[in-house]
Amino acid sequence: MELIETLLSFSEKAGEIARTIRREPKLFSLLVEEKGEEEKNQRFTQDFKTLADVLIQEALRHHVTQMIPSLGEHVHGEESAEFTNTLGERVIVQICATKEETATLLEKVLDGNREAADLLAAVVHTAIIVKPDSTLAAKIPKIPLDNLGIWIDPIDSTGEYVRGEIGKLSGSIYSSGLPSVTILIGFYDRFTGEIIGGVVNHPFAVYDEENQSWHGEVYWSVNYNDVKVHNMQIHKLASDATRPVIVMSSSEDVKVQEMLGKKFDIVYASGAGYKLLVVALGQVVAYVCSKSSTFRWDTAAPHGLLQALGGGVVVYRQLLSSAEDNHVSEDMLKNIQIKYNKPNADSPKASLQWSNAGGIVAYRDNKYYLILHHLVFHPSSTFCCFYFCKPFMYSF
Ligand code: 2IP
Ligand code: CA
Repeated sequence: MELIETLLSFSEKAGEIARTIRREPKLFSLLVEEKGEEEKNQRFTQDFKTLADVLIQEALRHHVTQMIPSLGEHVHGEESAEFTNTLGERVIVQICATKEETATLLEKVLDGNREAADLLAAVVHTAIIVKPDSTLAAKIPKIPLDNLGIWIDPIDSTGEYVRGEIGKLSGSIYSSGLPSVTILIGFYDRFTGEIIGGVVNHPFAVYDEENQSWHGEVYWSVNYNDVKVHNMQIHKLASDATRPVIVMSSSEDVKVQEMLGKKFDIVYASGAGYKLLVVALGQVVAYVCSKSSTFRWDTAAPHGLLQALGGGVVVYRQLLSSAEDNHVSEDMLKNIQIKYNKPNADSPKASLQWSNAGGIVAYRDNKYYLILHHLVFHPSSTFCCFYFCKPFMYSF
């Protein structure tokens, strides 16, 4: 309960930092790339994007350490707190005891821009408390906090965040724009690597035309000792009637698109976190990514949501190598879920040690994992199998 409240509250603060940077002209101007800028300015834009990420990540560490001291050192993310600005100065970004001290530190990163530093420090130091609904809170199982690790992606889909467009809808899915930005905080068992739960903040979920402002949504889950609690509405999957819809990156391998396109309609969207979220929301039945282009910090939080809804996230390559359909058991699916505690053993580069090597398949209902498995493993169009000892016939 304390953990969920801490992460929910923090995710709202992170959402507010993300919205403030877009809303405040002084900050926004640092973020937006203008054509024809000098190289120094372009590098400064890069600095500022990274600063927003680092600041959110370190603010989470600060927040978690205050609430649950033992957990602070187990907060991991893409960014390192050490930040080098355009002038080559090294600064360790951290949240200080007072707003003024934080502003002074940020000023160094921002090449002396005190106004921007003050604005950022003010939002970082604003207290935001979000509590889970009391009925759901009462159901949250007790989790041993000493065993936990946290993965954070402070701003997923940074490209769309910087572009800052309102977004284009393709059916009910945004193919691009600010709605593909998410803040992802997942927690896992440090000893088994199994995902336990997550908070996905969708800071630009709904645009209010009248006030020209964005409203966010936040989703959370816990799955521990077979107790599953989450705050998501369980809508029927969008595709039970006709051809099921899956989501992919527009840069997905063309052969994989063609193969899966035989049985599924495909929509394209930016943002790994957003694509995983729309699977959890039931807007599509699966997200397939055959490349190693996502990382543990992208998948941890939405994996938590999917698992609490009865689904999961497994390695794409597993579809090619795992057992025949009639040997895919519930236990096997449980065992092949992506784990979060160990880097890839055979990673060619340090930067790829936490990549989801071999791609991912995310699904909310096991039956769609099985359909995908069959499609990739066997080329036929109708299939019958015994799944978890219950016969199913899928033909579309
Ligand atoms: C990215 C971001 C990209 C995604 C990529 C992630 O994270 O979510 O959108 O690529 O896999 O690692 P795509 O949109 O093609 O799925 P970040 O924005 O944090 O770098
Ligand atoms: Ca990311």
